[in-house]
Amino acid sequence: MTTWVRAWDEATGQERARAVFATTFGAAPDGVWSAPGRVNLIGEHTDYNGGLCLPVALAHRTYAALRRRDDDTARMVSGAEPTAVAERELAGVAPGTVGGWTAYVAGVAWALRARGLTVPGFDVAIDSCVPVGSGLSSSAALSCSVALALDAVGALAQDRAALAADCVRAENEIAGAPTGGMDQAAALRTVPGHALLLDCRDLTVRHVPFDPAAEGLALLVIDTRAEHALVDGQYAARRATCEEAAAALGVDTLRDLTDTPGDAERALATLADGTPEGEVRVRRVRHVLAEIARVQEFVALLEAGRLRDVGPLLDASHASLRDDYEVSCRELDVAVEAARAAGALGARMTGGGFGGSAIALVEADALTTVAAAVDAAFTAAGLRPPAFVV
Ligand code: GAF
Repeated sequence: MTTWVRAWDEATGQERARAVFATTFGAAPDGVWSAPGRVNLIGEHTDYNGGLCLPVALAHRTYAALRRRDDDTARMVSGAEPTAVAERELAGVAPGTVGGWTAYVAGVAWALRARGLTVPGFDVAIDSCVPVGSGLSSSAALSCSVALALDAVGALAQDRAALAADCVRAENEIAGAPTGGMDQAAALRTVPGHALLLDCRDLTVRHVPFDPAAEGLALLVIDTRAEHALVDGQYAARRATCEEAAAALGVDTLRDLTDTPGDAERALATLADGTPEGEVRVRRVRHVLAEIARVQEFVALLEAGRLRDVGPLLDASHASLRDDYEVSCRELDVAVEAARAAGALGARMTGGGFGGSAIALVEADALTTVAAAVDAAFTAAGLRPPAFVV
């Protein structure tokens, strides 16, 4: 039996967060704000290289019921553990002082204040249907829902690009996860029916029509349930390798190597210095440069109304992440291969990797068949069953 993780509708999400708030704080919140999780269609590990990525928002959202206070205290509770109320003085929040999920809440207040904005103390109750630890950006959904709430109750009138940047700072500096900006942009800057083409060099966006149902297709998300964490060393190590390579090549970011034809080839030849470390650097950089080009091809296909033709790009992205960037894992490979064998037009891991989720583009009427085939492949491989999201 396959397990499907359904999204709450807006009214349910709001009601749940309000209920946790009322039970915990004995009053009504000033309001409820929400932000979605995401899946990235293509453009993986490109954001911190100034590259391109193409996330879409999930229907799954995190809801923050929040009420401003007249002092400097933040009280935070989550529907996942409603009896544990965390309390902080906001003035004491600094890198290294807050742990766990509350770092993504207090961190946003800290980042807003670091820009000179006046942020009041607050009580907040969080509830969410974004799967946690599944590479579907539950952390950004959390921080972004809080950013929207604080923006409203503090009458800060910040635009969404600025709020996204604050959430990135909160995640990098307070939660200690050295992530790029894709997830926060996806949570705050997507519009319905469209993927978000994010240019991470200047943080400009373009909304690209994406409507699989209109083409008789569906995007199946396979949560492998393999443990995934961005605060562990592997993600940081990939980022550091890219930054070292860019410095060695004399460019600000690897993206700069895609501006002039021939630069990419010359850069790879320079990095290939005959050492094992040089060989690793070549593979990492090769992934980033090829992945940026794949985003451009993917967008061109979408804009030409050719969603059915993107399968090979999904497959190539997965191979590159698995072989050159080395961020896949057995569960992700099993998911991708089983989906393809069951008829998916293309499939790849999505998000940071080392566990988390994969996506498969499938015929809408084959959705349950493909999910059942992936489920069976996990059982045959001795893996615990995955969960599915549409
Ligand atoms: C994670 C990070 F949070 C993103 O910034 C991005 O780097 C992604 O991994 C890989 O593309 O989701």
